[in-house]
Amino acid sequence: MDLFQKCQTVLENNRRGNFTIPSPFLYPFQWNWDSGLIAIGLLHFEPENALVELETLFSGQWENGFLPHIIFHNAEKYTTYFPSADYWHSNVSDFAPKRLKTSGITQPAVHGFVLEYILEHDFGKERIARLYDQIVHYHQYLYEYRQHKNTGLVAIWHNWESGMDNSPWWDRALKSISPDLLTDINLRRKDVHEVDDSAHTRPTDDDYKRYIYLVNQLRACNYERVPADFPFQILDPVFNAILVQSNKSLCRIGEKIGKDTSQIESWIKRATDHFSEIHWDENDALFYPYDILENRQIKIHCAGSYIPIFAEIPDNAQMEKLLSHLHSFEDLHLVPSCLPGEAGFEPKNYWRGPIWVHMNWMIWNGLLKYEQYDLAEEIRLGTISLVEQFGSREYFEPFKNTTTTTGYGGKSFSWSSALVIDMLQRNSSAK
Ligand code: 2M8
Repeated sequence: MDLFQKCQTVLENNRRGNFTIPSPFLYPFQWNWDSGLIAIGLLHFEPENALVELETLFSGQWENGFLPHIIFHNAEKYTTYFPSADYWHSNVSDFAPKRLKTSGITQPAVHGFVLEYILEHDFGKERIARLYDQIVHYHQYLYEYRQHKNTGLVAIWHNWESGMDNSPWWDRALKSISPDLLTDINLRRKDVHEVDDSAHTRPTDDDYKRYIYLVNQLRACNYERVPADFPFQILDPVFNAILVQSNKSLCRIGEKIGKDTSQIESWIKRATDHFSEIHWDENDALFYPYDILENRQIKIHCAGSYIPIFAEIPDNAQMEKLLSHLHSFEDLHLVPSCLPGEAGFEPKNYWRGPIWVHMNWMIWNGLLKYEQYDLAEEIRLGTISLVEQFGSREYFEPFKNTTTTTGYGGKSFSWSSALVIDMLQRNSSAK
């Protein structure tokens, strides 16, 4: 079996009717940005299912436009995930769907740019237009509830909303929460039983206590608005860059299908006008998150520092500096989720150092837009080779030339498979 077929088999096995789970046992429901990115892989062998994947995800959209990070299809059947549907208790909000159980936080807004890929295939205008409206509604929610001071940049209220769960970026904000608030976390956690060597590859119990504390606080606000002193309010350059990229796609789609895109254009303008002022640090020449409560940037060098390339946000001078960082990592596979030497770096631990396929996929695509073909190709081939050697794992250790380098976390991982399929089908000059 070649790599394409192996990845296709992973996706087929992870299919549960009209959606795809990220990985068996560890993540047995439908995850938001996973599904968006999975659709990109499905387009290469069963395009109809790519559209269905997004349609199923949006069946969990709330009446106010909010799009949850987990849709708990068949919640009763799968008991290998904590916090469960009942823990989230989404029906504390009147906006939540009545028939489907969901979480009460969101994830990066990949759906707009995914829809542009879907549009390359010949689906009826009606289905595309329906999804388009749902995606615009989700973005309206983000600007209405999450926008920071009319900057066009939106805040996340939980580290899980970034999708980069235990990134060192969130350490300081999370440290303000005392872990003593929940004592029985080790009895409740399921993730640690689903992966090997969880002590070194998954978040700690104290981390989890803080994550759950935030869930409890958000649930107490009916998952609607948070008080001014809410402990986690961060502008994430990854979340915001993805939103800009999706808005750019929505404008192009809107023009094709006859929609008024003026509101979306104004979102893009506002965000791009403020992006560097909030997220760029000229000294370090990197993009960083911004902690609203502390009124300052979080200066840790992570893969996320490069995701704005995907949305063509850096100007030429910024891009040159970002490229000189990227060219300097000789002993590393590109691009580690956190760079060695940074506070909080751990080579095997989840978002604290390992390589993630979908982050590389976004950086690769961004580099192509800036015509950085050689570096793009190095990232494409390097990513494919990690999956070829170690399988469709959730993440991979970043050091080159060590005998211990391998993949970690979930096995038979959907987005790793889907995006490797996309990388296999396109080289780095033909964009
Ligand atoms: C991881 O996050 C979930 C919570 O959403 C978890 O650890 O339980 C993250 O890597 C996230 O980005 C991803 O969407 C999810 C499913 O793959 O797993």
